Amino acid sequence: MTTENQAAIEQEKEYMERLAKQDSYPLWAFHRDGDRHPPKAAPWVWRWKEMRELAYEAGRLERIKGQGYRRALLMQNPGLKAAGMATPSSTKTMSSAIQIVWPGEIAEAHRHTAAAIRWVIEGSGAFTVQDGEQFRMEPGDLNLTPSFVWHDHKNPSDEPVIWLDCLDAPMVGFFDAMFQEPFPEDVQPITKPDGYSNASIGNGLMRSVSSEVTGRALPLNYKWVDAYAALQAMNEGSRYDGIIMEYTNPTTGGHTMPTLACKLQQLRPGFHSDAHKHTSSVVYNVAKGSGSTIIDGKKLDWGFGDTFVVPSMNAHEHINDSMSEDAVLFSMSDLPLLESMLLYQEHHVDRQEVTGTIG
Ligand code: GTQ
Ligand code: FE2
Repeated sequence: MTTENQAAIEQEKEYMERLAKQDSYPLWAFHRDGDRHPPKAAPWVWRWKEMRELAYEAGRLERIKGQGYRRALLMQNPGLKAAGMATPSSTKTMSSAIQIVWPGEIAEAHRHTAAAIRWVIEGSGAFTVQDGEQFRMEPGDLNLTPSFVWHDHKNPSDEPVIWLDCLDAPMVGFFDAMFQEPFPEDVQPITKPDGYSNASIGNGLMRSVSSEVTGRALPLNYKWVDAYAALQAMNEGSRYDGIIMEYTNPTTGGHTMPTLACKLQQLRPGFHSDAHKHTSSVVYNVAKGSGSTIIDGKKLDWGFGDTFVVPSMNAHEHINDSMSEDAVLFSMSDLPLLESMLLYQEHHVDRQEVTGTIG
């Protein structure tokens, strides 16, 4: 090494120290530092068998009673544990949890800026109350809790109810826009007749002439029987997803909510999709049947109630190898925000060779 080089290194080092004192860092050194490996969500699965058992145990835990909390088990992506995220998250953008509403119990009323969805897996005796309207929920039903809607849950039946919660909490947290407040009482009063929100938009077919169309997401309820019947009736599908439909916001015709897109897809018997990758991340829950998804070369077998994640830009293809039964996947993604930021990209890739398994 020449003295000239030595002098240059010394000069830069001294300069870097002065920069650091000004809480500053040179971009050229940042590029030169080489590969960084920030924590990334891993393709992952949480098995229904285990999560169901643990949810039942949570239902019997005495200590959490009466603290205003939910008996909800956050599904934390192992790839993100080191990421220091405010909420244990399933993807960088979404958190999801298995929530059990124990017989006779209420989950106290509150509201928050984060939006949520409930997707019922088991049990049909629970209600969620949203801005004064109660929704009875059955397996396969989807209920929306848009941003800042008051909500509490109750289960007056004698059977536990388990649903999947999915929230945009990590996205909201990224913007430091997370804000939550309790309702002054444990439960909110019911001020609207059953079916009010869905009826206010003619079940998606009409609009009120007197009230303004605000585009605001309503706490809508989408029934399994209707959603599944729609898939059954469809004939054209996607080469990547089979028969797939989104739960729309009927007041805008657009995505389910401003931050989240919920979809239901049917893989008919023997269907093997083509592979693609996209910048959106997806959380799936298996509604019906069994099959597998190959994610970046690793095969993930799934069955009823399993929750799994396909992270951003991971190549994936879905397979239903049953020759008699269809498979149905519910999913939630961050697609709406990516689209609005013009960051959504989707690329076709070759079908993958399987080199390992997940879960
Ligand atoms: O049911 O209100 O899984 O506020 C996380 C945060 C559920 C809920 C979660 C919540 C809820
Ligand atoms: Fe909540």
